[in-house]
Amino acid sequence: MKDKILQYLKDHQNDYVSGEMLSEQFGVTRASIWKVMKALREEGYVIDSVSSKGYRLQSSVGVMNQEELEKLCRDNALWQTVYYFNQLSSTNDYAKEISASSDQQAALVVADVQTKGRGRLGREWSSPSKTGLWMSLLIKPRFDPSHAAKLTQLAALGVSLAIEKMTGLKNQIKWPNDIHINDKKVCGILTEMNAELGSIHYLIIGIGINVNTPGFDETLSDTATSLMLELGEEVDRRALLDAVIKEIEGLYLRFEKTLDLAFIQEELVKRSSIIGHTVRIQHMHEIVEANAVDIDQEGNLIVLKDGVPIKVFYGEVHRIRKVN
Ligand code: BTX
Repeated sequence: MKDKILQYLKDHQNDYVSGEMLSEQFGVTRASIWKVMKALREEGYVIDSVSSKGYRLQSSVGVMNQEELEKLCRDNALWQTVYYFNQLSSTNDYAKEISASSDQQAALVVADVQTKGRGRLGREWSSPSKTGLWMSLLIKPRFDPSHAAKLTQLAALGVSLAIEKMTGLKNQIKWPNDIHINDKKVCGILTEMNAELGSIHYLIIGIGINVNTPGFDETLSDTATSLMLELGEEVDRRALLDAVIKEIEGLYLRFEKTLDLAFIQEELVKRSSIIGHTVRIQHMHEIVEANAVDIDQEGNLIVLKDGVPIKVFYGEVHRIRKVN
């Protein structure tokens, strides 16, 4: 019934509709109508009520629920199917379940809160309720698994562009999977894949963005930030979600044609927080200090160690100082 009443309000967005009329129309008591309005307001709908006139839907801006997200994704080129949840253990885990149980080629999973949000190597990803974007993009590409790591770079650039376009906030990509603002982490990306030689069963790009997080506990406050903390005002999570997907989709469709990152290489270097810095990095089984000089067409980090270039495919990078 809630959905039907909401639709009715949307269809009559310019008018007030009285509680009495709604209760007749839907065959329920006035008290039930009042409860529905309360529930809708809790979801974020702004509903004006005037005693002599009734209810009027003023705004649905920022509301995240199945219906609103479906509407948002309807015209997407790839990620049209949406699974929205108030709560999940991890959107990446749910995306894995879908990929096993359906032949869906692409899907978006979003949760308002994650109880077991994950970072790389099983690290915890703090995903508090309704303040962030916790989302996974599931895709079943036909290309070779060796190209998969490039998608983390692609997604990082998509998020970076979306944040900048929506908020004006300058941000940097910390290779390989974070977005930083003023040297603090605002977004992390976890790309996971199930593949065999020559074929990918599924690939999941998990993206966590701290959007309206008002603050962080002492374990994260020195290293983490949110868009709201940097901007000084709230950011519409739904509009950001839309912008992120559209950016990544656009990049992905171009990437599919060549399977290399030449078309974004310059942008990745320009936005990198580590190029031009001496970094500490785990290479093979040793910790190496070297100068980060480039990102190649494959999305690998190129560092110079004693003048010798080393290609780094993946790893933990710590920035030490700017190279003079
Ligand atoms: P990472 O391993 O690079 O970063 C994890 C580290 O980041 C943690 O050990 C902690 O120090 C710090 N951290 C934890 N939570 C936050 C936070 N909210 N903001 C800033 N720093 C934090 C990064 O892994 C990849 C994270 C991907 C998260 C998405 S959310 C949707 C999807 N589902 C899921 O379970 N994971 C992904």
